[in-house]
Amino acid sequence: MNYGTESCSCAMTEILPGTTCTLPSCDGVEIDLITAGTGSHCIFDQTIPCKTGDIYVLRPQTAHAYGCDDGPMTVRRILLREKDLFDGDFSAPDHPRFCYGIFRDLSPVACATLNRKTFEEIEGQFRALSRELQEQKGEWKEVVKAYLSVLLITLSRYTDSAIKNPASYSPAERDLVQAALRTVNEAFASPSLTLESIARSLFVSKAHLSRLFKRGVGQPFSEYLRRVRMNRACRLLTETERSAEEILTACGLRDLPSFYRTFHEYTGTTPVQYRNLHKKEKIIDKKGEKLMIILSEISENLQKGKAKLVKEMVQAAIDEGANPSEILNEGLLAGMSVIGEKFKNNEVYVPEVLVAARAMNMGITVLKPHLVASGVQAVGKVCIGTVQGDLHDIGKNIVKMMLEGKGFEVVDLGTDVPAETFVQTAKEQGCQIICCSALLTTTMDVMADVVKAAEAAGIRDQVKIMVGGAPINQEFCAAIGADCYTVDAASAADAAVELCNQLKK
Ligand code: B12
Repeated sequence: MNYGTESCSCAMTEILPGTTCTLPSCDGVEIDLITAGTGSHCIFDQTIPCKTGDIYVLRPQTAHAYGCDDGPMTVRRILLREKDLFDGDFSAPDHPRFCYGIFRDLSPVACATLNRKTFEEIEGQFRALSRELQEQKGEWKEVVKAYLSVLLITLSRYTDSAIKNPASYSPAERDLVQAALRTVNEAFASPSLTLESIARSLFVSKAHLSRLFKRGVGQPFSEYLRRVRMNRACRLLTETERSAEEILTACGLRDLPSFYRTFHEYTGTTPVQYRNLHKKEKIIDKKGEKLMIILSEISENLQKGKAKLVKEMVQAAIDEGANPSEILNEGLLAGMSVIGEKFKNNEVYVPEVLVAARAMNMGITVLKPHLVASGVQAVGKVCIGTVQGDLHDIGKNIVKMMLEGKGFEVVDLGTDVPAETFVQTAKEQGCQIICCSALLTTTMDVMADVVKAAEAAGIRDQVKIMVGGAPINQEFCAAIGADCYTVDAASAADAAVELCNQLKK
């Protein structure tokens, strides 16, 4: 058996063949994304087939479990606890939980079946959300709420509640089970908690509640209570140094022998063995921690313009197994954006920015071979440059790298490039795409000149024009008649592939 935890967290849960993974219900929102395998998802008393690409959003306290057919099934999930994220009365109509808009007809669960493209889109948002949750930097709650809203709004476009709407309960019955579940999750630490005490507080008979509970949750009340207590014990064992006596009290158990017996039945190990087994995870956490320190040092040293150190630290992050785009975004670009902000506020001046930019470029030199996937077939030819009057080239260089990573042959025209040079190069060298970068509002208009020059040269229908840089947006792109704008380098490279394919048709 493979059990989840109850915290506000994001975890990958891998379910092995023939087993059932019972995920504890959460007092907030739970979002489950199946990233590999097939199996079934039991929500209340309904069993629904599920497969890679299915995403579920579950209302608080929705009892559910996964089982798999053959081969492992991987469920990645995010648990957002009500009290961690949302303040105020959660029954109020303007409470975030009620703003999700993806639950229909009071259904406790919304499900979407995603195709590859939508899967990638949702997975990206899912990752961003879990990263924020794990890192909890600065205004993390606000950022998490923002990401959550974006994820749920996007998801609502794909949600198909018709497939998965467990409706065999009357609303009153469902409320009763939910209330019982809530009581268990709130009061499991009390040894006197029983089905009878809950039934009494809900003004129903014990037998009625027992039947409803078993039908809804898929297991008897006593088993569910034991599971909640044992999940808590597992968490305390791995996340704290508390003794067995302290843990049994926190889990509502009466004495040590019953704690040891129940724990062994539940996990197949003793509490000590369980704690030791999870030491490995602690090492992984430490590794993650080390990486975080390296990334923040990259950012700090970049701000100080310590190019040599930045170079070394980027190499150290690579050796530590960091993802190259993580190093770029969380280390180098994070540092550059602090410098940018200070520059704007006159806290630092051109020389400081220049040395930071040099450190950034040194870091990128180390990163480049790792960002650029090897052995990719050339998909087309691009010429790229920063427009006339503009000397900013960091963003342009990153876009260039990403394009090379997608297999493009890239002609780099450098900075301060006149409109005619872009067009002439495209014509002479047979480029399918012209990429223009601009960082100054005063130089944006050169991009319009590039479009006009391409028309004048008679190549407008053979070449796609992409524009980007901090002051550029979609509106501007459309207004000057360019073909594509993207906000960052990674999406620029994806869009370039798409544009090339359009030209080939
Ligand atoms: C570094 C920097 C410099 C360095 C440049 C070094 C270099 N080699 O590039 C130096 C010190 C030389 C410099 C000089 C100046 N700078 Co300056 N600079 C910056 C700074 C701090 C960072 C820019 C940067 O590199 N960002 C990081 C990169 C990765 O981001 P990016 O370029 O936006 O690129 C990303 C996307 O936009 C996209 N993208 C980029 N290009 C393209 C192209 C395509 C086709 C696509 C699809 C996508 C795409 O992908 C990239 C990666 O994801 C910004 C402030 C800021 N926060 O942006 C000011 C900033 C751009 N600079 C500014 C100014 C005013 C100047 C100067 C005029 C200052 C002066 N008084 O002399 C001079 C101008 C020199 C000139 N003629 O160009 C202003 C511009 C204001 C405006 N709205 O016009 C800014 C915004 C600072 C500010 N707030 O005042 N600067």
